[in-house]
Amino acid sequence: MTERILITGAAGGVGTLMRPRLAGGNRILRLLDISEQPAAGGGEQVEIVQASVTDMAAMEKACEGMDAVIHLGGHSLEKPWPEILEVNINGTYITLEAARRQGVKRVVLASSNHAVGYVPRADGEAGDYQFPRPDTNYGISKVAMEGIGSMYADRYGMDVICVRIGSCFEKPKDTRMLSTWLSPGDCARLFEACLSCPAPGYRVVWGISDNTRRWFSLDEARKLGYESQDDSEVYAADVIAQHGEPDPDSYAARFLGGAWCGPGFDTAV
Ligand code: 15L
Repeated sequence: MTERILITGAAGGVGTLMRPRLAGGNRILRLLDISEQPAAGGGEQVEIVQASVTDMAAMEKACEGMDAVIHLGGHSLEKPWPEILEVNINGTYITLEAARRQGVKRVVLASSNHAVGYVPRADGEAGDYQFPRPDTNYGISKVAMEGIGSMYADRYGMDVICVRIGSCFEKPKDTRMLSTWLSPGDCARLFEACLSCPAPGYRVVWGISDNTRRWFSLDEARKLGYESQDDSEVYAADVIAQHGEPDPDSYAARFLGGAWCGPGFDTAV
């Protein structure tokens, strides 16, 4: 049977990495973004939709006939409060409500380490379901995302999995990312586990590769069936040669959210 998956924010950083990795087989990907996207390549089973996650009518239409939604849409960096409120928080509400109205049973939400950014590294490995300590407006929007998802799971019986993504890029870009890296291949494996796990209900899992230097639990992600195949350690010598060992007094060394906890990310000033 053909499986139909809607991906919001499909033209963003993570979405672009996922398009070739999640496509294929008996699956049709409906790729939604406010930006233009490359047309379907030869044999690629994708549908392109240009729309905003804040447009309820467009989102209801986009959710029609879908088996699941992977919600990556929204700002991926810190922004002033009004933009975060509209695009990230309202956009997540609209995505879940549109999915509910269209009878979509499963939604995977791209949460972030910044939902718990102010957790001190000194506390040791960050557990699954770590209590929120957002570091920015963006981090608050991820806490809101987890809350909205929780209500839709409890009230409407939807399966909602919040993935607290570390740093999903082709390679770790700095020393902190040796701990927070989620390889694109592992991200796709984790999303596959989120899509296929029988009756997960509501979950909050870390989206991290099995890095030698990781700061986060993989227990709950593994319960979904995720098996990481990557470790940032293969890049460690190069990254450290380029950026040096982390200063123990830096935000990057002291908090899960790294530099996002510092003054450079204060939108009030
Ligand atoms: C995030 O949530 C951001 O979207 C991404 O741009 C990275 O900065 C990442 O966190 C991180 O903490 O490295």
